[in-house]
Amino acid sequence: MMKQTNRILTWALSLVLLAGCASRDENTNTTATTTASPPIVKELTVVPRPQSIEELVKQRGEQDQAKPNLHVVAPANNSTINGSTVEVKLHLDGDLKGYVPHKDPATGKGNHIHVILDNQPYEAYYNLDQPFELRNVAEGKHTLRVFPSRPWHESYKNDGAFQLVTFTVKGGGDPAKPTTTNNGQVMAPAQSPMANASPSPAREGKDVTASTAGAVDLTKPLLTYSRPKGDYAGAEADPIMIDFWLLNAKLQGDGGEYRVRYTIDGMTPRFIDTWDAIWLSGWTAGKHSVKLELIDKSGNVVENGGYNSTTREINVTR
Ligand SMILES: [Cu+2]
Repeated sequence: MMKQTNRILTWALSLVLLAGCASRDENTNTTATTTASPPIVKELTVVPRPQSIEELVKQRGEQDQAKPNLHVVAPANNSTINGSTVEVKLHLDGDLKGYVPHKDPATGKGNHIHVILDNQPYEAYYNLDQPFELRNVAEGKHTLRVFPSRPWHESYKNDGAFQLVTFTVKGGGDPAKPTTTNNGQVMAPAQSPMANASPSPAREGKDVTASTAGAVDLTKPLLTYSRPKGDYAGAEADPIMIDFWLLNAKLQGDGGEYRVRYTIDGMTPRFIDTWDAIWLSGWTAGKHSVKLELIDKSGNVVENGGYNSTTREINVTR
């Protein structure tokens, strides 16, 4: 009995110690690995990009080497929008090599743009001929981040692919009623949440969760969390890709001074030192948290409006 209590105390103490230095010294974390690993997940392994995706890359011809340039037509940077519906209009050019956002009706997949309001999970936007509607947007200041992605959600990482604009909403949505129609001055006709389910004339869009912008400085390093998000099932759940966008930050392995730290289910953090998607194998069924952080050479999170440390919950089913 005494022995048991001692063990628990030691374990609790090592947790406290781990928590104390988790954000500063990766070496300490490495040392503590053996003591603080409740068996929630087994160790995840970094694996190569899956063969199924390598096949897709081949089928896509030159598209994988495209250098898309994305432009935000609306909302204009620093503009004010009256009403809670924000129409996002994008223009794509650059060296596209056949890259066109489009959802294949048969598979429900295709090239698409990741659209991120504030620091919420991204929304997929496929048909750039029609605006994407962010609905029920809360009053206040917001950021919008956009970048092109492949059908398997891996982002294009060339200069010009990523854009960020800031805008302000007046007479915005009611945070207590996340799926209601607009109030205040409405710029576009209100759409029901089911609009997405009906065929073509319906615009793509999303009733968004209430949020406002972080105090982002565009001259500072900025990490944008992209994947993983949402639900993963069957073959898509193993491996699962981690992907992100970096602005003003070169990673150590790319000749810079920054690192990206990822933490799954609060366990021992690990690092990404070159800017590429990584694939992790070994996920158990159930909910998992994924935290991505941009770390400076002293081991601290780079502050930038709170966006450089982002946690998402994903759900894995088998
Ligand atoms: Cu995607």
